Amino acid sequence: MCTTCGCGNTHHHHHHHDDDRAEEIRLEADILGRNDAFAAANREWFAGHGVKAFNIVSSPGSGKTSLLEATAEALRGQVEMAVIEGDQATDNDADRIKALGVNAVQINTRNGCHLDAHMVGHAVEKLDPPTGSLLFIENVGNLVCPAMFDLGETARVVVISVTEGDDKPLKYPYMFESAQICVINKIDLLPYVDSDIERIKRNVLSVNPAMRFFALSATKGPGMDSWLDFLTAGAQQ
Ligand SMILES: Nc1nc2c(ncn2[C@@H]2O[C@H](COP(=O)(O)OP(=O)(O)O)[C@@H](O)[C@H]2O)c(=O)[nH]1
Ligand SMILES: [Mg+2]
Repeated sequence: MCTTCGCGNTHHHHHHHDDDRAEEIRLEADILGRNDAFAAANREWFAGHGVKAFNIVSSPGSGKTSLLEATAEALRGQVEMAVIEGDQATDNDADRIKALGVNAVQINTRNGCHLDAHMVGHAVEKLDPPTGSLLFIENVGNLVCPAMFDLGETARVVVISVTEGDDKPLKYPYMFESAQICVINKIDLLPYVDSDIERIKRNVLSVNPAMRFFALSATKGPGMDSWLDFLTAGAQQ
């Protein structure tokens, strides 16, 4: 996608002053506008290649990589999958996925707090996921910035673990509004925390009444079956 983005060429750096709020807003609109164009190109590529792409978002440590590890193990030999990993630093998560024999690419955003559609486009070029496969994009752990950046995904999956506090959907509503699927993870820890699946769901539904839920434990197994059924529904072979 270098052909369309021109990222090999000189980048233009915009300068702005803190007191110039109008300029800031213009730049933000500019950045999001450009992101949306790359997102549209990604979406078209996914549709054209019959690839289902999931943008996995959550706060750090809720179990995104663990969910992908468990998914990779369960789907081995059934459905082809690939993973794009986003973190500020390290290749840890891509290494965890590759250790399971799954094709993965790591993106390091350095001081960036989210993946954008341009980065994802290049990672897709590298991975070249086959027709009929599932592509998981693990976003940078953070319930704020990734909400604003469409990656061209087929669906956005927000993971919340039962140890995070049931009020997080109310505190970070934009992320929960922007997702279609909510995985409630670490249900094996329910006996040890003051948390309640029904209360989490109620809070999520108050910001997004159309949300679809999967409650599971990525590391211990309960609830994984419905998640896997959802992923493989409609997948060829
Ligand atoms: N008890 C329990 N621990 C989990 C579960 N899922 C993930 N963890 C643990 O939570 C920590 C963070 O998990 P990780 O997958 O790295 O989270 P990420 O930052 O969202 O990718 C690790 O120590 C995992 O072993 C779960 O379902 N149950
Ligand atoms: Mg991770």
